[in-house]
Amino acid sequence: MDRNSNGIPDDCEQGTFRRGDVVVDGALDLSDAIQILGFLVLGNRLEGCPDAADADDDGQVGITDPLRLLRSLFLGDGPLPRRMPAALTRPTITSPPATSRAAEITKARRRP
Ligand SMILES: [Ca+2]
Ligand SMILES: [Ca+2]
Ligand SMILES: [Ca+2]
Repeated sequence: MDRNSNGIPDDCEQGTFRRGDVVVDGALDLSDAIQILGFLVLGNRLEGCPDAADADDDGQVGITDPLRLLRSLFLGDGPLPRRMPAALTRPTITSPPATSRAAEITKARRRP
């Protein structure tokens, strides 16, 4: 669901995003790994926050993600990467695109 229509699922908004917590229940557990496996193996939809399924933060959801999550949960493999996905940290659409800003700077430099 995207109530504020910003293109980011509300379960993925900054402040609520937690890597690996695909079910978005505030905890990392087996249900999250099962949800990711259901997506990969059975083609189920990723409910909640699909970006959170990228447990190893390599930019895509693959078989390494549920394994990374399970290793973190049961084999003491350390916490999942904390960095926010790029889609969640991009500037709002009210700021000008970088290309137009660069064009303005180039134009300003050409002036005598
Ligand atoms: Ca939203
Ligand atoms: Ca969870
Ligand atoms: Ca991944």
